[in-house]
Amino acid sequence: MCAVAVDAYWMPFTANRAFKKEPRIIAGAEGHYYTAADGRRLYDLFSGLWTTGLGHCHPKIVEAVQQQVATLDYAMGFQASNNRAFELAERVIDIAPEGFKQVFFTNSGSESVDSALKIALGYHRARGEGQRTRLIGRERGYHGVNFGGMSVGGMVPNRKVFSAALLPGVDHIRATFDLEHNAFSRGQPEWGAHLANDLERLAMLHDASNIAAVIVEPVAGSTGVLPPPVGYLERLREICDQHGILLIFDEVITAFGRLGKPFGADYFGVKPDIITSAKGLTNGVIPMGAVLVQEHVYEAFMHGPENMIELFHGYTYSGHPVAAAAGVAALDAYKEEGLFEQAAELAKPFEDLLHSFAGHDKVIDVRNCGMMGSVELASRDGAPGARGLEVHKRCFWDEDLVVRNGMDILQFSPFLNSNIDELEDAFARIRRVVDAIE
Ligand code: PXG
Ligand code: PLP
Repeated sequence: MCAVAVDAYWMPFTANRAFKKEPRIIAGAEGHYYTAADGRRLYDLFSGLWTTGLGHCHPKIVEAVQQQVATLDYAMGFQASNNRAFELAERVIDIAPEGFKQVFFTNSGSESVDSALKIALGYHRARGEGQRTRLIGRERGYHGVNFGGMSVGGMVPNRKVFSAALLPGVDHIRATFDLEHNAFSRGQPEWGAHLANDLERLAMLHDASNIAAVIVEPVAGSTGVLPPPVGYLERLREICDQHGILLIFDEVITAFGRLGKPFGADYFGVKPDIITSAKGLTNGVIPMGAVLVQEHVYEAFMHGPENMIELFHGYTYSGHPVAAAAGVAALDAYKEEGLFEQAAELAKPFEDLLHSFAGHDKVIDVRNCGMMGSVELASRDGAPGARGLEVHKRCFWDEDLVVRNGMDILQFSPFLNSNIDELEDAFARIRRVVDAIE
């Protein structure tokens, strides 16, 4: 079943011991399918890990990477650079919301988040407001696993062990999750805009002049897909404007078409000051992230002697030429294939498939926005997560499907160019599994 030794690799976010008794190994991929190590073709309902909206091994990206790696494999990125990085930055700005003029490159979503938080602190200091140091996140938020992102994040298991080392001066507003008011909402729930006023309360408590930034995912993804209530993001923007607080949208999942628009900011019509992204930037092919900033953020740094470094921050691999080549090819493909438009058209049929689970006796909520969706299962008594894990495993072994489970929440991130027949078939098979499990 699995030809390689599995002991040496300490897997991320994985129950290592259980996994290694029954390894689920992917050996290849093409289009909408993986090939498992035992040769079976598996339909991927998660586009990699929210990464691969175009499908796997897209020929254009494969070719661009092959060419680039044979032409310029790496170039120093500090006080020197490569053309691909500049080209990709221009291309990202071309599709960014109006006002965004610069891009800082990283290697992941976690790095994008920590970079954005540092940029926010530097921005206020550069403008003579160095006392603005407090950062605000949201309960149930996921902003990656580095110290900054973990601190503003709100996923309890990700914080628990590291509690003593979380950044000081961080507060959280409440999550928008509320089964009583919002269960089975289609798209954005009507109830909950007032929860944004938590930010106003914190601005009163600390005095707004001490607050640097608030960071939220436009649609909380990792925690199980929580679309923002109608009016909620608008209210956050209003409070930030009133108090000089920077608004950061963490769009690691929502950027590059997941909601049928280039960015979540476009979809919701609310413009943050800073956007973090990763995943879809290169279609997941080569690791890369990007922080987009509005012009006023960049300009705040561009003072003092011209030969001085303005931001003491960067990664060895910022603007990596091979990653940037993958990014340019991905953006080409998005445009040429009308991928964002395809996603926008698929959103409604996808919503209908998800909500066909409403009323099922094992289902307590269904949530969706664009091409993000979740089906929340009732947990078994005393065994939270067990039912969802069983669905994940049965799908993998018996139904040839890759379905993501997080604590009994089945999560879906279908390809942005999904074939509707394949999607319908996949959901019929999931239905069979959910019906059958204990
Ligand atoms: N911010 C957001 C909003 C994310 O969704 C990150 C930051 C961190 O990105 P990196 O590239 O450092 O992992 C993410 C990543 C899941 C799942 O199952 C989601 C993510 C990662 C792994 C699993 O929902 N999101
Ligand atoms: N640790 C050491 C010892 C280093 O020399 C470097 C980079 O030069 C880093 C960490 C940071 O690595 P990266 O730039 O890939 O994030």
